[in-house]
Amino acid sequence: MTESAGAFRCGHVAIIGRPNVGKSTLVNRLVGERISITSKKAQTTRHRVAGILTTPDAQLILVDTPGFQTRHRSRLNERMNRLVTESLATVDAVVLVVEAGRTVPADRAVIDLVPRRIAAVAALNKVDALADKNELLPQIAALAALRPFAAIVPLSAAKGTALTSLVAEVRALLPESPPLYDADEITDRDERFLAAEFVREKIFRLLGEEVPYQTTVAIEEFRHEGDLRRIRATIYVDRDNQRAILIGAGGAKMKEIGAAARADLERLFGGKVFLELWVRVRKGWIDDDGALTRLGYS
Ligand SMILES: Nc1nc2c(ncn2[C@@H]2O[C@H](COP(=O)(O)OP(=O)(O)OP(=O)(O)O)[C@@H](O)[C@H]2O)c(=O)[nH]1
Ligand SMILES: [Mg+2]
Repeated sequence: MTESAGAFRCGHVAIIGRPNVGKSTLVNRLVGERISITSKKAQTTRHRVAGILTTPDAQLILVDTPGFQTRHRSRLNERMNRLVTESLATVDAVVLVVEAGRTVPADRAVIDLVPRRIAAVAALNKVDALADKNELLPQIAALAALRPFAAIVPLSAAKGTALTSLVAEVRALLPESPPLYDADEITDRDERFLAAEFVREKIFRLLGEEVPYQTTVAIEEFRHEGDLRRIRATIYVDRDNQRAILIGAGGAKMKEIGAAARADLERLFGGKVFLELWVRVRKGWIDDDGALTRLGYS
């Protein structure tokens, strides 16, 4: 039988790139829901999380990954980098995300990670923020010289520009296959994981440069009581002073984090959420392999 353009295609697609280029924003935009956390800070994503996009003729399982770091400072960073390389071993295609107008050495390090046998599309993200669109052509030429990309697509994940072109280019790289997930599924992760991540997102968004990087979130209890989800989470920090910053004067910061996370979770789960947050100090967790594994890092 000859291959027909209308055949259903399905496969795993790794979304990779250096930190902060907009990988998670892109996944969310494609899926149409916020399932992967995002922030202005680099290294927001620490886990592999898939967003699922189902169209009439394809299912793209978009595997969001941590930003690849050319220099790691902790055992956690090492694990994050390992996740990126491991993700590449099991996907059908890759979307390499770089910033439009700017290819830096850290981008080239990511390109070098992708085995030549895996087809890759380059997404030049944040075109909306590029003042001079003339910079795109030389960047496209330079990228094409680094490896044979199946396509190079300038786009904006934040504004939703050119995403249909990206989907069409990626779809063409996937094998003919029936869908692996139901059409209404949007992620491979459970509510427990998402709850921990959204608390962590608020910490990344609402606190300064130091504390978020020394913080992790563990769900202690997740109970359904009718339509209500009762969630108890512990936020771990490295030091006492970070605990104080996180709680804030009179508990104000903690309240703000809790309210923002709860609002997102209620929207995502479509039901009421009762969220109880505790803060504990666990010194050195970020460099302790046993603690990292217990805290849910693969
Ligand atoms: N102007 C503009 N900003 C964007 C766009 N896409 C993402 N951003 C911003 O870039 C920042 C980083 O976005 P993320 O999606 O968290 O980036 P990431 O690559 O997943 O980052 P890590 O997980 O830390 O590696 C956020 O402040 C986003 O709002 C875009 O198309 N245009
Ligand atoms: Mg991310």
